[in-house]
Amino acid sequence: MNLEQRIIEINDKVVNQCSNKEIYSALLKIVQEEAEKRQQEDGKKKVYYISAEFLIGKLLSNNLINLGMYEEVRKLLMENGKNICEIEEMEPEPSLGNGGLGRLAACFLDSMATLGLNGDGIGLNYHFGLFKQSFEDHLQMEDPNPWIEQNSWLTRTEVSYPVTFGGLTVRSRMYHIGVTGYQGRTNQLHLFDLESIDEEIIQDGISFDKENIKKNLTLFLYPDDSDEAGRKLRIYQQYFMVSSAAQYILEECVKKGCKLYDLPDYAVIQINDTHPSMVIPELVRLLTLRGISFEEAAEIVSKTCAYTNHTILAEALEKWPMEYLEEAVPQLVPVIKKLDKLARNVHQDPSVAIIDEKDLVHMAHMDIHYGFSVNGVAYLHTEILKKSELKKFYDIYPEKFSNKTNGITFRRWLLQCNPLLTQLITSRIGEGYKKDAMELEKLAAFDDEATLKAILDIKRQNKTALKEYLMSTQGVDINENSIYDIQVKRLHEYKRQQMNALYVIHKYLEIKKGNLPSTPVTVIFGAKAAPAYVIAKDIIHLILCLQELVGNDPQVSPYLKVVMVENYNVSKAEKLIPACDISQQISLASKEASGTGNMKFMLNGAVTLGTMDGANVEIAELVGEDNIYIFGESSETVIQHYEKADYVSKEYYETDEEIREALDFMVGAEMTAIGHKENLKRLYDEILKKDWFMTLLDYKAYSAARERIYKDYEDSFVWAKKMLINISKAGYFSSDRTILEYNRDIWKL
Ligand code: OAK
Repeated sequence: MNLEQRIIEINDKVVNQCSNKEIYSALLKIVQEEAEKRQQEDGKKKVYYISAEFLIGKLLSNNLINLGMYEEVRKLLMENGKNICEIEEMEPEPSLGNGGLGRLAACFLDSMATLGLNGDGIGLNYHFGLFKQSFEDHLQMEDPNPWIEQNSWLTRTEVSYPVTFGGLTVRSRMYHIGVTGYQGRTNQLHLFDLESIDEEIIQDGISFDKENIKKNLTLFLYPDDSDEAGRKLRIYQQYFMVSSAAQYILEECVKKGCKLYDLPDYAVIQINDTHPSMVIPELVRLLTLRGISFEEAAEIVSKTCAYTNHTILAEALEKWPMEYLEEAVPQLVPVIKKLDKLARNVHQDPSVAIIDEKDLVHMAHMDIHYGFSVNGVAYLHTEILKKSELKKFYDIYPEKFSNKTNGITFRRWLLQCNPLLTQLITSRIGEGYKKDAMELEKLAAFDDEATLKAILDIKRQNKTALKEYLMSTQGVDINENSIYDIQVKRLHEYKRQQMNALYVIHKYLEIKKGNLPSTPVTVIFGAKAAPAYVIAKDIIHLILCLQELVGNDPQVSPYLKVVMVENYNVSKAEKLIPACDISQQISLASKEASGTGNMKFMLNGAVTLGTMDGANVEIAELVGEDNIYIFGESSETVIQHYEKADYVSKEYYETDEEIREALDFMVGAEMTAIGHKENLKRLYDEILKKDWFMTLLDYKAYSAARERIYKDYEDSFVWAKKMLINISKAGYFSSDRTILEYNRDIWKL
């Protein structure tokens, strides 16, 4: 049966009579059937990538591309008067993650399947992903974000396990989502769910009874930990995930003939930051229940588990009060205490202990003592781990540490989101780069007029497409001939969206004075703030006020525009990134572990304006200083400021007029007429009196670099050359390369 006949059979009508939703559902079914044919149960050893987040995004187009069916489907739909883009709109986005860590996990699954590796993901089946964001009265509103429909990518399995909490036993149920690689095999993403979930307990917005574990456990992507109930729920979720995972892994390995002593020959468990760390004591517990001694169990687990660190931000390093663990997972407490004691017998220094003097359990410490590998996610990040954050551990276990610079899947972040650029690249260097991304380097030789013109033309078309998209979705009108200057990522003070906003104020004031930019600028933001993160929400408020101020000023709006994209998510990223001219990667040096948005922008021909932080360092090295705009203090200087506690933001305010003007404007009459004085003043005070992430330290260098990049944009051929070099050097950031390194050094499948 051909594709058309299959759609007709499923819907019992001809294609042009089907609704978009019916076509979507039929394609979903067909893709699942095709994907199943590529399942393989081979190889003794498997990697289990356990993560609390898998930010997979929509799956239809990605699957069609990887299965080699996209063109056939597109043509068939076109012949029937349908547009594949409209079919894509039918799919709800599974937002089962917050940001970088979750998206990375999704890119890794794609690469594992593409490279033919035996590797599955294990996580939780949240019924509601990260909240849906909207704006009201210049403030962020949060609503539930459902994604599971009658016809969804989830397949229910017969696999189910008991999970016991203090005084309560529940049952988990495993679901799968097939993950098919590009011309590759199909692996599985296993998502555990709780059958007794009750969506009725959601009150207004995204609040719910956090204590009703039996009804709420997998209802929402893990909640923020601003209150005790939220923190405890997080422990319940984490244990539910890892206990189910551990039972599944042991069962699967035993079925393959594994004697439990040989577990490391059958399984390697990659722990994605510390959310899944309780898998270590849980496995030890399960092994001892099966008759293995504690010491031997600890040894087996230590040879099976590997840990990835994704942040050095103090507040994100999980330390659970023993008291919470006693309440939620009492059976793990003696195990953790014994693991702590074993480690203390060897290493007397109390600062490397698992349980500290305040009875807090340091999850990362447990991972490092009882895992065989510890890795950071970019060169600089790993160096900081080794030299400062985890120095004591590095001194004990130097052989465990390695760097694995992050990557992105080119299938989604080039082939799928930028078909025009994909076509151009293929016309110049062939198809080889789709499997071996380093072949993109060949593109650098094409610095001829025709190619540069084509690159500029594609950017223009993508910019027009974004203009139309923003008009139809948010009713905002942007100038397609302006510079698209974009910062999209989670809202956090260390990422310094506030610094970008301060520059916007400065530019606004300059235009008011008659200093007009040669080319108009559109500054685009997209970001969700954690619901309990007050200052982050104030920064969103500031941006929304600026959007209105600038938009309503006839003197300024022809030259400057501010747009805050509503509900930034993976699908929106796929529209924004191909249209971007300038990629803002302006975190305070030492704070962004890697960043992966920076890689996606580069691959799509945007030029980076950034600090020497995370993977920006490696981007700078690859493209060379003419093709990136670097500014700001180094990570060494920043770390010294923290050590000496000698940074005083007010000094910058007092000595610099540009800073003073911009900051004062934030709380002046024009702004408070639009926004809320309370929010604006709180942010103003934060920057002036605290500024923990040193916005003002780098502001002047930032402003100067931004002027320089705008000026250089004026010469379009020189600019196009920078685009070309950025694209051609992006091959290194393919997640295929990252996964090959994980496999070579850690997994050894
Ligand atoms: C989230 C929660 C806890 C710990 C870390 C995170 C997280 O999202 N970290 C991010 O991971 C990305 C993937 O490695 C990095 O690119 C980001 O820099 C990092 O902030």
